[in-house]
Amino acid sequence: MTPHLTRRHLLGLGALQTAAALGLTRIGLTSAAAAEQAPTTDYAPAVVVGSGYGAAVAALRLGQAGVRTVVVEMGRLWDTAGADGKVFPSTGAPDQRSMWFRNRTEAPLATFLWLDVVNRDITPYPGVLDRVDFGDMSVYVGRGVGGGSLVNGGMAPTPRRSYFSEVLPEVDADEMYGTYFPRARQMLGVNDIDPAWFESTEWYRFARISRKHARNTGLRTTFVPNVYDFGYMKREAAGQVPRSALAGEVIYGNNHGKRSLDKSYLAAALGTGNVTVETLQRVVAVRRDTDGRYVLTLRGIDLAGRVVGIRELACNRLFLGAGSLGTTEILLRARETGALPDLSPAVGTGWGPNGNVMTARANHLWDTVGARQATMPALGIDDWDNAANPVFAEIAPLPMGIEHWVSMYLAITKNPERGTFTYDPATDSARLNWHISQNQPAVAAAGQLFDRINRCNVTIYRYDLFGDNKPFADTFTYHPLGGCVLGRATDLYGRAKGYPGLYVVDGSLVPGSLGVNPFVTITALAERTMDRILAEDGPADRTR
Ligand code: FAE
Repeated sequence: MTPHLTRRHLLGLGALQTAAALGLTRIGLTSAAAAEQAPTTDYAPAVVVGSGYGAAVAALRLGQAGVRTVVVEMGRLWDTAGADGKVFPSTGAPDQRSMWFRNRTEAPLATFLWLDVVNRDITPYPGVLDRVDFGDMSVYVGRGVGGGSLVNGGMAPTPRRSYFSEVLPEVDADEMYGTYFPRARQMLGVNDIDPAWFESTEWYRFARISRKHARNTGLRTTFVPNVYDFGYMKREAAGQVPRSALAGEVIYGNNHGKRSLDKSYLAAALGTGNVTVETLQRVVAVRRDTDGRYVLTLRGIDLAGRVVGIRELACNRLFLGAGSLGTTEILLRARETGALPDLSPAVGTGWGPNGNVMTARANHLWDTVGARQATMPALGIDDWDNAANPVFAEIAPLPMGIEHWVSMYLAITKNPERGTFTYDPATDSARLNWHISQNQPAVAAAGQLFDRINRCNVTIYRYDLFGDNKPFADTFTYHPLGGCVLGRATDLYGRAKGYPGLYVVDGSLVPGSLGVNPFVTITALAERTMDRILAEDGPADRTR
């Protein structure tokens, strides 16, 4: 499904490009240069924190409703080419643009053949991928205008209706599946791979081999839709356009082909003329003033990470879209420091890694996976209906430019364990309480599935990829979910309990597990929230 590019989209895209070309940190439609020079505002009717999925939906719907809205994002705008002529570096040759203020990259795959050949030394810089470490659990997140959409694999499945209703029983599933999921898919530009091309192209040989082994085991596979433009990918394969998914680009950004949020929701939001995006601005505190307005403290940095300003920004309506980690930290800090003391005790609870576990198998010499692999996964092993051991395992590429006989997977399991966050006053940050043993249910579930596959195909696990000779990567996630769960920390539409005008719109609403990759659901829930709030909660600019 191709997103419909309206005139407003195009206006917004133009504003993004101008801002990028001029190196601006404030992006709006009123001539980008003028927006940058306008006096720094200290008030906006609505402020949106972050620019990932939930935030982008909020910004667009507020802008369309005529509400002047400021979006504040701690990362930079990714829209201008570096010295190499590219916006993003490739996974194989990462540079400073790859990671958020690191001296060395920290790719999910630690080693290959136990060799430290994957990671590279880099200069600290506000790069696009961050890994937030909490002892036994590390969380990968995107940084920049577009949040996770800049770095993710684009997989855009809709959850099984039965499991969605199990996870969020109080949300009207008819409405979600009839209105909001279709709307989210359309707006995000979700599309399907051409099955005939999938069967014939060398770029998905790795997936076909994994499918063969799944079928030998009696397992079902399913195509997974994506927001990467599969039509563009076909043209890449034909040599007609510059390569991105076929050139190893994904976790450090895609230079082409991917419909990230800056090309969909955020462009449309800017195009309304009511939305301004401010970059390299981190929200470090929020309080409420005597007029009932929310006042944010923002810390601005430059590209070297130096603090260049601290200021306050007030608003009537505050929409938190800083992701599961970001939003939970902002609210937890506010509650624990006494700034917003009446926030629900449920803030900081109900967090989970969506049962994520990665694993890899070694194939027989005759089962080659191909030196050429598209970076966008397109197929999954779907054993979610196996009540005894539900697993949905996406068949992940490992594009190293050589034949390596490795089949890799990201398994999503139904791990019931949940983590909680506590506020640490010494570091002024949220700490996740999660013990490695809490991922055992996920490892056991993935193990049951892949033991079966290995037995049927007489293959073994790979032990050289994830460190410590481990066949399962159980210490990181790509899918942080929860922390401010819908119906617990908020009402059923993301309104923070105890604080009118304060809303949560991102992945922190989802209680730790979804059974599939989460961004379509986060987008659809945000659409549902914005419909309700704009209809029920009155005008945002009631005090000014
Ligand atoms: P998110 O997209 O994380 O955006 C939050 C934004 O807020 C970020 O831009 C932050 O920089 C910003 N922020 C945070 N704190 C602050 C602050 N204090 N002040 C200002 N700004 C702040 O939130 N999901 C899928 O569905 N399919 C996939 O194929 C997939 N692959 C993934 C691959 C990778 C490598 C990663 C990291 C994630 C992947 N995900 C995938 C997960 C997906 O990207 C994630 O669920 C969504 O991005 C979460 O959306 P949110 O709106 O919650």
